[in-house]
Amino acid sequence: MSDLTALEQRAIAELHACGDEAALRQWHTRYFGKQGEVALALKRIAEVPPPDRRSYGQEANRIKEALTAAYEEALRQAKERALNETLHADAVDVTLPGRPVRRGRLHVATQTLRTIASIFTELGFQIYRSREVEDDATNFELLNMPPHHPARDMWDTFYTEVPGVLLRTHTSPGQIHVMREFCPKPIRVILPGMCYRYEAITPRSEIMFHQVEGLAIGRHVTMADLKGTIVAFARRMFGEQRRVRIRSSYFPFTEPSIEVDMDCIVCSGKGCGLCKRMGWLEIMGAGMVHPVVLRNGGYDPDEYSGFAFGMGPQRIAMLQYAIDDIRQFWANDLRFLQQF
Ligand code: FA5
Repeated sequence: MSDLTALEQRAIAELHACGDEAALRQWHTRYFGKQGEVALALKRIAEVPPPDRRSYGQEANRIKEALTAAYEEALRQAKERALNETLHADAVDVTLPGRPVRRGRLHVATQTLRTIASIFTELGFQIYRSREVEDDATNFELLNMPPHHPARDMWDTFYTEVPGVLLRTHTSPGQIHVMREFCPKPIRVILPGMCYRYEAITPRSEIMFHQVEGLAIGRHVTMADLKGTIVAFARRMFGEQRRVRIRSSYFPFTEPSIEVDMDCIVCSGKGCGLCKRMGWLEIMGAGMVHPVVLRNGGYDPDEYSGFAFGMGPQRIAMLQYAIDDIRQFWANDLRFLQQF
């Protein structure tokens, strides 16, 4: 038997003895590496005496190709075997029931905001999103509160490091943005969003809370429109029997200004703990848009008029669900949140 035939038979026998991919790769290095036996057999062609060189060379190349083909086939089979073993060992039982996904729910503040928004959209109001980071001019000055205006004290806020840039204390600066965007068209929008105040946290006051602002501008908008809108809202939100009371008040950006109460939802006006024996609960501040503010928004107050209101949905949710502490809203306590 020639050396080449012996080499081929040994290589095939060792190839068949390889149990896995790693063993096959070692085999490949042994025969086909730089110093591998097949490589050396090919190098030897040059040393064979000329009469035998041609037949030796042909045989060496045939063996090289046969071993390469045998190696590739063995490698393919080893990979297939490994895959089948893994599939078998890590089998997934697709008939097992899945792990239940716990359903979340909307936060009570979001639920209340959405109810308010759906009532006002039914009444023909659009929703306008306005920024939470404001400048001093829009939060105060353009709303008729120049520097040193005493009303600024009760609307103190958090300031950024950029001079004049602050977190808005109310949604009212959105009035300026919406007026400047739509002037001279008529406007009917609500502006929901988060507000921030630098004030003591109490059971009724947080340093961050939602407000929903309302704004209507047109040629003949009157206090009667404001009253009709508020009564329609209160009845849809709290029940058809609700009575609404208007008290005069003061806001620098409305004239005249009012505060709106409705009869207590617990005692219907007789007087109880919730309404502090008054029979009435405050739901919002409102009024006719001040001529200065109309002008700052681009509207001529001799031609246009408008009403605006602002309410706190957290306080409204507190009334609806008899929540006694506003701090619960952001306390992230599931025992509280899961009740809604
Ligand atoms: C204002 O913020 C006016 N911008 C409202 C307004 C708009 C009047 C348009 C006229 C025309 P006031 O500070 O009262 O007003 O706040 C309005 C509502 O926000 C309150 O009735 C209350 O529901 C809510 N609110 C105010 N401060 C807090 C607070 N610290 N925590 C929770 N809710 C608050």
